[in-house]
Amino acid sequence: MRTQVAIIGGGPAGSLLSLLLGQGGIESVVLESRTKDYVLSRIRAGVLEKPSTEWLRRAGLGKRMDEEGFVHEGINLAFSGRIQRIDFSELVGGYVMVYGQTEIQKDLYKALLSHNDVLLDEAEDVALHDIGGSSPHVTFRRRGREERLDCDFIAGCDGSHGVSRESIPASLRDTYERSYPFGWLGILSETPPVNEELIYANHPRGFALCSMRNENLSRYYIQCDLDADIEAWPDRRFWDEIRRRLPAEAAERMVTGPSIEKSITPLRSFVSEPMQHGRLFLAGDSTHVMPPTGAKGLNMAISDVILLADALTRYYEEGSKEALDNYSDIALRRVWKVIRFSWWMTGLMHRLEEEGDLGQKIQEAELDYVASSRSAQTALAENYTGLPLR
Ligand code: RFL
Ligand code: PHB
Repeated sequence: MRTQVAIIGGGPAGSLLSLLLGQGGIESVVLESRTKDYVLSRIRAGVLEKPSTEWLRRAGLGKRMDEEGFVHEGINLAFSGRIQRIDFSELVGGYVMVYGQTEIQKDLYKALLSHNDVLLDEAEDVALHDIGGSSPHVTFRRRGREERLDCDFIAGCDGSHGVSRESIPASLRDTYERSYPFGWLGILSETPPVNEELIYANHPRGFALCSMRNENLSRYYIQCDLDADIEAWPDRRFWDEIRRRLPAEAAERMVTGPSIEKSITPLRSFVSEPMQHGRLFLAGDSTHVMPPTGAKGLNMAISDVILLADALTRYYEEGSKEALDNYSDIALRRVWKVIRFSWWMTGLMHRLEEEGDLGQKIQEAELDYVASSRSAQTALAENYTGLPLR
């Protein structure tokens, strides 16, 4: 088998890249280790930055997003028993779109499969070869057969546990990592959201987040111990705990119900750089991971792919390798700004045991400052609604 770009991983990064390349007349094959159904059923991100919505629209993926998604022109910060709204529209003319990753993945697969079937799922033992040389190729096993895919370039879009990143010699990579000593316990419930917009809550008992997917589907998270046992968190305990962490006005109107999904996510910041080596280019979670506090992971996967698709298109259309050579440097500037923002928001909103009550008081003072300062709110709004690509 031969293609122009072999894409490892069929999550949002890999499938969007394949779609954009196809629209520019560039052939690609996506190798995904899971089944299509599995990828389509994963429940993950829920918030798109304004630039992400614009790029998705340009890729022809805007129709259902605009019909079924919810534009939010602000978020709410809860602390010290009160709630401060950050008005994106007024501060920076921005917004975010509440539209689940599960839905985006459906739209992506539908668009991909209606063009040509370049998505090979259940590809096992994917291995990258000769990425530093002139004949890169990928080997894998599918339906019991050993396969080989020759290509010009490989795009590593295989998430944080994939094989692409590790194919770059360790001596040529720098990694930066911080694992937080807590996680998020999240539930999905078929209940109306407690608020029209998201509420991020700082509380001495720990962080809480009220999010949503639609008018009758709520997504809630609470900060939990890393070793928390999900069995020890029956729904009633979850609802009691989240209500204790919210200001009374929100807690009192919260509608509770049975959870239809419950999971624990650890929080970490991770960057492996550079994002390219020879003919391999990395995008999305395969090369950086951030704590979910700023809702950035999916958005970063999208912005990496916009840059990479543009660089590959220039190579094939103009014969220029310049944009490809600069891909990592350009992408990393945005990556590090977003890693910083997620780190800042995580540190501001979570109970940090090692900082004790002093840390709690300082967080409350910083939140009070944000609430009183237009410049601080503008900085938050700019980062939350999405920084420019370059
Ligand atoms: P993905 O989505 O992990 O996709 C990688 C794909 O590669 C496949 N794969 C392989 N395929 C072939 N061979 C191998 N060896 C392979 N190894 C892996 C996998 O099966 C998978 O299909 O990475 P991608 O495309 O870079 O997309 C990244 C996003 O999925 C991720 O950043 C977000 O989900 C993070 N995230 C959030 N991001 C946001 O922007 N906003 C949010 O509100 C938000 N909330 C979240 C989140 C992530 C969460 N979890 C569970 C990690 C909330 C949660 C709870
Ligand atoms: C979500 O709805 O899953 C969500 C929203 C905001 C975040 C993280 C996750 O910061």
